[in-house]
Amino acid sequence: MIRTVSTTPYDDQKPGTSGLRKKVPVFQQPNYAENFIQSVFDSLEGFAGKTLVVGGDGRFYNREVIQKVIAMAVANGFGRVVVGQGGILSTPAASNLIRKRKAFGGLILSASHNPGGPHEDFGIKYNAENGGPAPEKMTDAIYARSKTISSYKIADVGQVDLDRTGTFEVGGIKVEIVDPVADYAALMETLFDFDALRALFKSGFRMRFDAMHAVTGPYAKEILERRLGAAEGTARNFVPLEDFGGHHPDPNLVHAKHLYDEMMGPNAPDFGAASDGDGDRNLVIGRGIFITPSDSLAMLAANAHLAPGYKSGLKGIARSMPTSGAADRVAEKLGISIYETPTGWKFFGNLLDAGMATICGEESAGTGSDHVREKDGLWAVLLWLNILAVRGESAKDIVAKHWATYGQNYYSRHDYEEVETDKANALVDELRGKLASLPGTSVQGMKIVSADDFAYNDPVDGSVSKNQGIRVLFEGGSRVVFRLSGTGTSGATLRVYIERYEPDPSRHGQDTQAALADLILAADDIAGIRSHTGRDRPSVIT
Ligand code: VG1
Ligand code: CO
Repeated sequence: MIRTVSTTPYDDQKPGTSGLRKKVPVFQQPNYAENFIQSVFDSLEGFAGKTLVVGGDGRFYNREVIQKVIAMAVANGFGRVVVGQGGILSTPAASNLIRKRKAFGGLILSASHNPGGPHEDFGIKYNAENGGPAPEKMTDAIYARSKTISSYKIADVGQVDLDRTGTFEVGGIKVEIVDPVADYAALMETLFDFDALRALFKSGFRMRFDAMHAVTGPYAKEILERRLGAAEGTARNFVPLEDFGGHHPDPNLVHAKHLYDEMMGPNAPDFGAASDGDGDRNLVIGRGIFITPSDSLAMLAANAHLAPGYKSGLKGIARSMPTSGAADRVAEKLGISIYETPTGWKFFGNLLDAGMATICGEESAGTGSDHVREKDGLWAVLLWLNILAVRGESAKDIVAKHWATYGQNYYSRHDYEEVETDKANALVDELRGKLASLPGTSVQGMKIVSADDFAYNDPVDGSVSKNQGIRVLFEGGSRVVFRLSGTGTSGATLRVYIERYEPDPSRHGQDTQAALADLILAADDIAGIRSHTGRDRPSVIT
């Protein structure tokens, strides 16, 4: 039986950088999830009889919301719902399933790198038929709808067994429970030289992959250990837990410090990696060398042709604006275009669909390619492994040679988390107000050549996205960028991105914070971070 339930709008259902993210108790308010799901459906047209993909990163409340999605998909007229077994689908695997099944779209339930549990974070995001995150005009429409919604439709279908694979009749439509790993692993086999990777592991190459008790555990076990023959124990923390074992499933130098320590230690494996809650991020660390995500993007792009899936070269590279310019130098050398987009994977979709870019990346540990329409943690790890196998060199040597060829972009991000929202807004407002007067002035002995608020003109559909981050550029190419996070769930997070380009090989490989010290001081001089926030140091440095 299909019921139409009356409801009243919530005023806070505006999707951020990557979908709607809130604390679990917010999602547990009466009709909260239902309102948002119905607002998504109401913003779409023509899905009657079509397929919807749904899955999540396994965090607390995942299963409950999947049941709601199935019941509402039945009531709203979808013809089929494809669900990852146990409610599990990594973000890139969901993107792949949407594409492979020619689905109308999908709902991905995740708050990514944010912690999980009854009092932590949950999230819902809609991905369109290209497998990519809904573009801004769609998320704007969803938000607008959420403010006027007065009812939603739901079918009484009882609890669907999410753990048994197969196709079942539910409320007159088909619900298909699929192995979350199979199609994804098959896709990886088409892109990378699995024989070469098997030979690499057979030769004694040792690796550590930390799934951080999040969604990539089953993927890493299957691909690295079972298919590629990496030693058992290569994947660590591989059982997805509803609360990620109480940790932040955020693969950075703070939350994956144990991995960093191991990779810098005396008995370090050859290669270390970690992924986040929903499997779209990657952290890569060679023995004795941390590779910044911005550098990793550049190095993957420079070497991608060594993997079968990219042997004919790249069409272009795209990076988010705050990501370092390391990839730009690779694009220049390859004679291909580089695109600079706002933060968030949704801005890469058009470039990938139009065949203008093959590889994309963000400084926040996100890299991916046109194989799906999301960033993809394990993909990046496998591409690194393929490059290591073909070049037969250590990651450390590859990094040193890359810097010697292209120069080094020293890069760091300083996050000030849970700042009071009005204080963070005051900082940004003041900064915006003085942008025009900055060029020509000097801070910490460095001359500012330009300062602006980044706006993006999408070259494919002509849409314009304004206020995407404040950037201050110094003579010589150094820069600092300021923006507020769009994924947090309490207060505001100020992100400060700091970058210096160093062409001279004799000055490569220094301590990053030391190499950026004057720019870090300059950032505070320019934005008054301490005075506005009352903080004397960042909460997280990556
Ligand atoms: C952050 C990152 C951004 C990334 C986004 C989603 O956004 O900076 O690069 O695309 O998270 O990643 P923000 O607005 O907080 O800076 V994930 O792994 O949460 O899907
Ligand atoms: Co993520």
